[in-house]
Amino acid sequence: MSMQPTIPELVAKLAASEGTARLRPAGRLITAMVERPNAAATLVEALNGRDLPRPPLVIGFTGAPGAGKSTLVDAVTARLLERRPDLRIAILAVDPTSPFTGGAVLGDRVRMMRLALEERVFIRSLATRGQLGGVCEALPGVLAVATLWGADVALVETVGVGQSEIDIARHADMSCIVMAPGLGDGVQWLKAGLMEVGDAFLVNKCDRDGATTLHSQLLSAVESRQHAPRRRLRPAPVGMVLPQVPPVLSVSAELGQGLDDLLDILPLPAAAHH
Ligand SMILES: Nc1nc2c(ncn2[C@@H]2O[C@H](COP(=O)(O)OP(=O)(O)OP(=O)(O)O)[C@@H](O)[C@H]2O)c(=O)[nH]1
Ligand SMILES: [Mg+2]
Repeated sequence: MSMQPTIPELVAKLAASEGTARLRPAGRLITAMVERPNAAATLVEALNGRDLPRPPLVIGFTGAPGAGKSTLVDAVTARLLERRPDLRIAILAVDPTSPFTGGAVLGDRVRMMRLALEERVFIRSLATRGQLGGVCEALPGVLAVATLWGADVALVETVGVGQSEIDIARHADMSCIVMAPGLGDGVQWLKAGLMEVGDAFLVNKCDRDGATTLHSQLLSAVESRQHAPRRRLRPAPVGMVLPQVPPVLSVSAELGQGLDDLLDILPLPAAAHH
């Protein structure tokens, strides 16, 4: 016998809550989106006739295990909160629970605890138990919940090693491919399909040896890329410029270097949605 609140009940709870009290119903709705069958359709029905906020700008951070995606999302969020006090940010981390990442989930949690105390930030990891296809299917519903919570920007972290993860990248308005020196096989790895979904390429850990070389390798790979138009599941955000050659930026999430340049290329909403 399940005593779980229904999706319409959770929607009502979220609508009636304020501040940090909104995190719990939003979190439970996301769990429902990932775990319950037909949850997205039920949500759409529950929202019928309601005035909905505009959906957030969705920025994907996809890259090799250990490239520093979580550290970067954390750093970008902190910088964004400073620069744009009006914005609310949802952080959605897709945990593949794979042999690649071992204890990284806990690491992420510890690191993000600081942000979790912030009323303008909603953090969720979406466990996949190896079923990335499922999370991929659930993502539109999850993003709808982020919209309801009031997110202006959603930062989605995924490990980019397989087709499903590349598919997740396609749900983003903008996909940042994160690389770092010292992970082996740098640019070769991009040929796995990530090249075509990248709107920007980030060399993280620019404080480390090999970053300059990786940057130039990436730059020539990007410049010689047959520029295939992105397949979009969502309309491009207003004012988003998609340059013929996507930018390559060197950053250090750890030292906070290059973050302002990165923020400058994000097509952030001119004003908060709420
Ligand atoms: N030197 C240096 N280390 C960094 C930087 N960014 C992240 N790291 C370190 O790289 C390691 C991996 O960072 P994470 O942020 O967990 O990487 P990730 O890509 O999220 O890893 P997974 O989620 O496991 O794929 C950690 O030890 C970080 O402290 C950076 O800019 N410079
Ligand atoms: Mg991570």
